[in-house]
Amino acid sequence: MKPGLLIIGEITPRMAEAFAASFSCYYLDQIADIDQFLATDGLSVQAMTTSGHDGVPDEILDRLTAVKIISNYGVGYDAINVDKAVSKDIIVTHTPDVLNEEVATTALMLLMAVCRELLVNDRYIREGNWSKKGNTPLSRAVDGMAVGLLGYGRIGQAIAAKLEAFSCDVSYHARTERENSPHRYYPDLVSMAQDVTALIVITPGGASTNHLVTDEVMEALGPDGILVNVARGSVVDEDALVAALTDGRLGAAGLDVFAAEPHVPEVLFTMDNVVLTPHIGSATIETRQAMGDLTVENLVRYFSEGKVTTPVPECKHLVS
Ligand code: NAP
Ligand code: 8YV
Repeated sequence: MKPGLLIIGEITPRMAEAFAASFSCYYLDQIADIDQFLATDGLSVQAMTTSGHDGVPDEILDRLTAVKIISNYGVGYDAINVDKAVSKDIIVTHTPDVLNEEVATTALMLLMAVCRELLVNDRYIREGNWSKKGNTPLSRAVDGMAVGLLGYGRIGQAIAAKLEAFSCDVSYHARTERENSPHRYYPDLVSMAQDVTALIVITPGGASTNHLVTDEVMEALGPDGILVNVARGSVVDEDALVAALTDGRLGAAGLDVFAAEPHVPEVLFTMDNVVLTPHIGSATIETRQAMGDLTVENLVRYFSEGKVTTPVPECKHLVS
């Protein structure tokens, strides 16, 4: 008999096909009566899959007592209560590395779109202004810019490598200095923000990084400064960000993630110095295929070999 798998959130047709071959699949968004499911079919569910957007509601984690593994379709797993999972000996896996280049490209895309005022210029033509009003004002160069990275892990270092191609002066802040890094380490985030033009945020979400980007950090970036966030909305104090942009104390922003997705503060819609994307950091066909394959692999390997490929660090002691 195939093990039961509860699927939370959106997956690709390729993932659905692969899951159907190995599991009895239940789609959370197709279950009419959750309570009844949790008390009946749910009791045989041994695996779950979810994403960085959806996570696992605590009630489901508590009531699905046969679950042995949660395979997260994404690298960031702040939406899963990992401490609770570990306390129940549930293994959590994620999809590191296969999305590094895509998310790094998204960060650069946002930085460039902000600096070169891509959306303003595009709209200028579409609204017929070029022929009527002439050229738009000059914009800002990314080449040679001083850029600070908040977070210098797998994706942070991929961003740094791409910024090298633009001869940017790259520095970083994290809790730990990386040995042999070619980039300058700042133990203090505000000091780095004072010295750079753009700050790119690429830490995990969760309690330890909540509101690391404070009003003080944005003041330090200043009226010519640019904030790009491709990490999690929780890492930036969003109210302070809106206030700093409104007052002109922060120059511009490129934002892929928000505090209460899919809600985005509407005042941002009116700002030409802000570029917004709906959490699409890894959202290409190619990268989502690689992430989906790894999400499936972790589950299939667990039930066929008792092993997983990419456990989250908190669960390494649970896997052989
Ligand atoms: P990673 O390899 O674990 O790197 C995380 C980095 O953040 C490390 O440099 C870490 O250094 C630093 N960090 C952690 N806590 C910190 C703190 N309190 N203060 C300062 N720095 C801290 O993770 P990754 O694979 O690069 O992924 C990073 C995150 O990107 C994910 O967790 C996810 O939230 C986000 N993400 C977003 C998208 C998107 O679609 N927008 C896509 C993929 C990932 P130290 O431990 O030394 O502090
Ligand atoms: C995805 C992400 O949006 O990997 C992450 O942490 O935030 C993104 O890649 C998501 O997890 C895909 O469902």
